[in-house]
Amino acid sequence: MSKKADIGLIGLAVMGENLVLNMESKGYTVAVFNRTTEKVDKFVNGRGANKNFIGAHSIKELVDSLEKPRKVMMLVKAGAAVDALIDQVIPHLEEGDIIIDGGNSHYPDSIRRTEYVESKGLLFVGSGVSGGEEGALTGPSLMPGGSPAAWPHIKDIFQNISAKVENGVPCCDWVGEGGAGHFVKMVHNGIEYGDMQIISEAYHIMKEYLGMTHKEMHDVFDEWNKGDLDSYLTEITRDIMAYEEDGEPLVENILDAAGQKGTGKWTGITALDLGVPLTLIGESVFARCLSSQKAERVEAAKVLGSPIKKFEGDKQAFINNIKDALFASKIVSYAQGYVLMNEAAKEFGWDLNYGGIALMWRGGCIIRSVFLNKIKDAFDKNPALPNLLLDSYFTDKVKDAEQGWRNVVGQAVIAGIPVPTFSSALSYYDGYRTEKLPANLLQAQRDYFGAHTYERVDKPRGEFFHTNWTGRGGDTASTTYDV
Ligand code: NBP
Repeated sequence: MSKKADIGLIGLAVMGENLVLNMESKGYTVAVFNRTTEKVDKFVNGRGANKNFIGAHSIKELVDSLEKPRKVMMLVKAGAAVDALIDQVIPHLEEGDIIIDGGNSHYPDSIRRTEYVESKGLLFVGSGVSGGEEGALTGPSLMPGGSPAAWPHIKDIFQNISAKVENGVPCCDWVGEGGAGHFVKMVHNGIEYGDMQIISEAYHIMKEYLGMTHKEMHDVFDEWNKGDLDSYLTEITRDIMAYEEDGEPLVENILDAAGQKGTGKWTGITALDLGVPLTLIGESVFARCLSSQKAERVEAAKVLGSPIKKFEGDKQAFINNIKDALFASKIVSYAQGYVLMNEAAKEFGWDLNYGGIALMWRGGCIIRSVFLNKIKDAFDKNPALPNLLLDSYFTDKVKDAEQGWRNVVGQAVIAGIPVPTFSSALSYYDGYRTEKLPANLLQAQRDYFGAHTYERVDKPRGEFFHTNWTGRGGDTASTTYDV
């Protein structure tokens, strides 16, 4: 009998094709299937020729070619296709077999699918896969969650094909139950939106306020990439600054209307649902929305526009301030993202390993950076850390950057340059470190117009009071609103 495959994959598009080549290169035999079966033959006779692939022309054929417990991974378009495929695969599987969804699924779908697949006596894994085409081929960041009993069976394959950081540590570990893997992938994407926006604000200030050339900006990003801001996104921004087409920087010929596929929006909506102030990622999503209103902005510029004031003073000192603003904003963004994961863990009963998550993002994915080591260190020191800003390393770094950060936000506001993430991050920082916020007035207003009650500073928490503010209302307090 010919050798059975270690794993089967459905979906030979860009991600699937590259991921199975990665698996095969690590010594695994992989069975492959695609809805349009010509792609199976094309792959097995093309990029997969003379390699350990088994081409299947039906789901039954794919399943029959697998070692038990069978592992069937799907890398197809997220959404209805995943549900349809799960229902097509299930009748061919036996108890203990594993279905893995490696697409960009929304975490509530993965929670539902885990329950559904487990109700059939099978195991389900919803795994975030990050790193795009190249990552899939050479080593992605993998964030698997779902049925914990599946992990021992897929651990070797997943960790072998994932990206590695120092000392060969894999950028893949078990994230948690149900939709935890896809939740963490969603937050990763939200953080990616934030990282891209803060870098874009730095570029905007350098170009429009300081009047820097692309060569100068290239050199600044190159310098920044050697220190605390060493990251994939800083590196590619440096290279983008140097990229020319017909002697002109290509970036200036690209329309300033940003696209988005929805994962940043999901992150923002989830934060609103869970009551987490995820302001930086939220502003990043809104900044993309505003950018996409290009035609309207062109008209508005004619009515409302006025020239951006130019910088006067010590340029190099201000560039250092921009670096401070970028670094401090980045710390705030990750702090907020981790608070979101913490709240979700409480809400959904997940036991998330926060340091492990930082390590999973350390290589292979778009937000990979040296900075993530410090996050891992912070959670290794205190796994129950409520906010990264309270870890001594980050506390010190933000305090060091604070003056420069304030300077950049202040000057950008005066000059008329939008800095939605730099400024919202600073407002969050100021709010978080403020013992007494003006929410006492909010509570008074709520009680005034809606009898929503308030707690008092001179009474224990949990005791609620209502005042008849005008003398015309009654003493009845509203019970239908939460504080
Ligand atoms: P696509 O998202 O473009 O999906 C194409 C694949 O889905 C093809 O194999 C197609 O089969 C299959 N498919 C569709 Br569409 N509907 C199907 C159905 N009802 N039943 C069975 N198969 C169906 O592929 P991709 O860009 O490789 O991405 C795969 C997943 O990975 C997605 O969830 C994506 O969001 C995620 N992801 C992508 C990237 C990236 O950089 N592209 C990065 C990270 C994650 P066909 O050939 O018969 O049409």
